[in-house]
Amino acid sequence: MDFARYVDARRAEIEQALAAALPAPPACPRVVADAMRYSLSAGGKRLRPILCLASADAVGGPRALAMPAACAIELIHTYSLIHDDLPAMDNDTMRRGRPTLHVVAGEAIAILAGDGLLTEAFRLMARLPESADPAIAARKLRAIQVVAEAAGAAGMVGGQALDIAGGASADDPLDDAGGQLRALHSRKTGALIRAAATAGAVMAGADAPAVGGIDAAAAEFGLAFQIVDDVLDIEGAPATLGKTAGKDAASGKRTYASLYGIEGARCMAADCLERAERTLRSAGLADSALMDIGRWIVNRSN
Ligand code: GRG
Repeated sequence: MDFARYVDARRAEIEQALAAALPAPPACPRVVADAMRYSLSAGGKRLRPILCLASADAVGGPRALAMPAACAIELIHTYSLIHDDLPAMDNDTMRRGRPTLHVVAGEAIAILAGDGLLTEAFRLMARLPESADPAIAARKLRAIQVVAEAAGAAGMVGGQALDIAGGASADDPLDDAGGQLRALHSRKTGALIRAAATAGAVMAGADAPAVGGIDAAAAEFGLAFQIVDDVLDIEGAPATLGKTAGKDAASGKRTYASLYGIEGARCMAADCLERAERTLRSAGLADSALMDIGRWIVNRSN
């Protein structure tokens, strides 16, 4: 199957699973159910859940076992976007081509919808896949830990806090600007991308070398993703991006593009891809959709 068809097929499965993932009235008050769905159904590339499923495919495990983790990660990603767009954080009014949730529902409901999505993600992973097999229960527990570490204070939350505090951590005193930027983004953006791939491999029952290879390659994908995001913030059109462009320059933020120039940043992203390919090849996993996802990350326009 060619990659475009692979992505379309996985995305359709993910949309169907996401539609069933969240509680609805009367179990959950309509005000928060509608708010969560507003942001979740606004589109988005579904890159992380597709990566999670591709990881399961790459190690030859049943993709269906990875679907709850794939959806959970998209719920967490959506919560992070809602909270990032709040006035107290990035204060943005457009996301995924729609007005941000706090613009249409108010700040309090946007905060609660984010809280709901984060919590529902872990409920989903604890609940599904349903199985009496202790081996599946052990995989679920491990995947929950992988995702929690990536989303939590040592991962995405920590990265966001560092970003808000100005970029560098006093406990992690890297004196070069490139090292600081990498440390920040490996938490803020990279951790969840990495966890998507790793959780997919874990749920599919991969052995330790395969999980390690996928984890290392996905760390490169995460770095490439952020580098390209910085370039698109300069070069991308808001209509294609579905969000405000040019925010990094306007806020004077240090980015890969400001530090290395657009060409330098693009070369760095290509280097990430090469390292990921070498890692996957030595783990015997390069002939999978994973490398195509890496190329998609680097060549994307939104
Ligand atoms: C609020 C705890 C907390 C964390 C926020 C992810 C994040 C941390 C902030 C988002 C800021 C941002 C735009 C970062 C750049 C990388 C990024 C996450 C872009 C959006 O991801 P895509 O392109 O979005 O995968 P779609 O909409 O396609 O899912």
